[in-house]
Amino acid sequence: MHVLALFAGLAGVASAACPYMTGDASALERRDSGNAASDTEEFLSQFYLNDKDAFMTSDVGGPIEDQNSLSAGERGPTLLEDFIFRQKIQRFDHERVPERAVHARGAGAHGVFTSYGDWSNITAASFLSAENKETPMFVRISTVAGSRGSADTARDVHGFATRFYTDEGNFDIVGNNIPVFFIQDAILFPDLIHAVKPRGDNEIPQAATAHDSAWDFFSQQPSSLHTLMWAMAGHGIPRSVRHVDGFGVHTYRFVTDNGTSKLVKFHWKTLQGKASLVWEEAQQTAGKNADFLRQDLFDSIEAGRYPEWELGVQIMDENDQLRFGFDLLDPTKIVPEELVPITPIGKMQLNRNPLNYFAETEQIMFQPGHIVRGIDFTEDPLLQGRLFSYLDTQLNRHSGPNFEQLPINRPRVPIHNNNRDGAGQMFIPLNKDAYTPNTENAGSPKQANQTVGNGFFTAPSRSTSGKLVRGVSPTFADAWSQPRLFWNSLVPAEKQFVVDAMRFENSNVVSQVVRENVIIQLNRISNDLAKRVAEAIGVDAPAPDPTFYHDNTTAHIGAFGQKLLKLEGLKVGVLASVSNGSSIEQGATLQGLLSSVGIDVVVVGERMANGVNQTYSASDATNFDAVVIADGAQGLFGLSSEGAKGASSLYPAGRPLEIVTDAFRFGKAIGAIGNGESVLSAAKISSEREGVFVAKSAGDGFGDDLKEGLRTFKFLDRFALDA
Ligand code: HDE
Repeated sequence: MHVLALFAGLAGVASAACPYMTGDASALERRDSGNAASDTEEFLSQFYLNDKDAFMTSDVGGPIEDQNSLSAGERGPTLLEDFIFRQKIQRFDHERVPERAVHARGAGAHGVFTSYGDWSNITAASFLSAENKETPMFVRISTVAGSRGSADTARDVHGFATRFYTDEGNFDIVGNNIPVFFIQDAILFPDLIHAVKPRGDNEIPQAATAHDSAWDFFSQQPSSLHTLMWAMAGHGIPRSVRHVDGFGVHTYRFVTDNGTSKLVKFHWKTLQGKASLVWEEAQQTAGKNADFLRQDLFDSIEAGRYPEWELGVQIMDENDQLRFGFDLLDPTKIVPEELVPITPIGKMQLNRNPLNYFAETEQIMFQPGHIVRGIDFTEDPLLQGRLFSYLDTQLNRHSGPNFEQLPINRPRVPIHNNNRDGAGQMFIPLNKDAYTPNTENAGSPKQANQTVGNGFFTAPSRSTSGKLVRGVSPTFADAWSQPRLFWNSLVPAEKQFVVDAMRFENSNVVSQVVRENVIIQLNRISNDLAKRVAEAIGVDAPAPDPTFYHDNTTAHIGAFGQKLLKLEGLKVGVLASVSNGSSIEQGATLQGLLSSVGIDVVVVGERMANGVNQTYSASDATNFDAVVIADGAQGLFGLSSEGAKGASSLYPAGRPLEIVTDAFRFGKAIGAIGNGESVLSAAKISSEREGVFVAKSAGDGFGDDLKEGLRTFKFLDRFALDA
């Protein structure tokens, strides 16, 4: 059945305008509509430890010296009584906590959320109750499979975990940069992760799915195909975390004060625009700079280039659950934007780096169960399982139940309850009667609910009944129509990237049975896709298996082919020569032309010198989003020298030319100034090609060309398509 054929008829179900914007006055009255919570730094600063102009102390405060241990004579044994030695070494021995079981590698930042309006007629959530209301945030963006020290540019789904410190408690949307997930039932999560993580015997490969167990699982578990398609496309290897969208994945509920509920899907749309690497570029980057993504985020924020995302919701009625031909409780499905447009409700800006990685980014503990009044769960079985897992895993990571008291986890509102004691209790509870109901403490802490005390409440419309079953709902059965929708919606170059990725991954799969199973599944998505992958991995080309084939497409799916919205933090490498001063000056001129839009120019020379930012020894095409050959540097490329010395042993032979040829084949904008153009023919690059800009001097026109080239970001005609 072509369930997606329904889509065309349903387009326009919800209006793109904002029908939910006005709120009721009583809801407004009871809330503070000011920017009450934009005090994140002030709140955290009470925990800052500053060692400036201070003597060293032990952990209990007495001044000490700790450079030598106490021994019995200069050549004698260390004494057990040396409390300074014991404490220093013990603290070192216990510095690590277990890394996250998944999403171990990540980068975080503080920010602020600003509501676009008063949304109280769709949700009672206080942080959405007034226009311009601000709420402090912390965000952590991660890869999934790799361990804490793995390379940032491994191909993977990326975690997009967001925490709102609202004035009614913490709310987390613990999402990903891909809108769907591999499995439908949380009970399969250990199987998925065991299959994707390194082998049990030799712990190989690190941070990669290019191995037998991963593809064995994917091909036996077709629910994984949709997410897999997204991960194999550009979404698995973003240019930076600033250039990814985020998704809540599950359907949630918005609930108003009077208990009316709607189903919602959360979307974080990047306001930088989407940009991705290509695979070989990502691999090369992994070797050259394993910190590529975290560095980009950190540097951007340090430079005051604050990345922003718009939060939007697709809003659906409670009785829409099965309306679109799939089940809204199924986390392997998107709701195409043609069916239900996204209503933008606010904006997030990341504007402050953590001051201490461990205390903030490592210790933040997100949970889908961090929920506030006005938002509610759905019966999505993946979400239901996550509600247990995230709470449970924190005990393993922090050896006790008081992790919510850590500064980065603390809500910005007071805590009152009867939970007590446990390792690391940080409060001194004054209420000696930790039970409810009580008369001893005049009934406090009192119970809050829908009508009293602004309490959290479950959407009144929710109900459930039925026989107990261990099985998947038949409404979750179609695993192939949406992967096909994804495939149909890609531009040809990105289809090629998906094919190439599958060829790469499955070339690393040893088992012929697994490779054949992969092709069976791909063939249910598309015969074209299956045949192209099969040809490379030694499997016979299959005949079409058309049960789920259709020609529908949807917008906003790909990671390529849309112009960037901002150019901030992109890097242009200017290939110059120290022995030709004018070539270095062209770098400074370009910086002048490009800095107004936040582009950084990196002048590359044979050695560090005045005006040179980096050497050829430490540069390659992966360092830059565009490359310019300066006039006067052409001698370095083995061409006739005009003031520049020829090749030098200060860097690997051929490196300057390699930067140009790699930049070209990675799809980047290339510029050549004056005689620098001669390098293009040495690199076999026609100046007629798209994204290749030639100019007599580094003037305004050239600067504009480069900006336009960077906006395009990847010139897709550079990538050969299968015939
Ligand atoms: Fe997670 N996931 N997950 N996950 N997940 C964790 O929680 C889990 C799933 C996601 O930056 C763990 O605190 C189960 C979907 C992010 O700190 C763990 C299931 C989505 C992060 C866990 C899922 C995610 C995690 C590991 C199947 C997108 C990193 C450490 C039901 C909507 C958060 C931790 C951060 C982390 C379990 C599926 C996103 C083990 C059981 C679907 C972004 O609890």
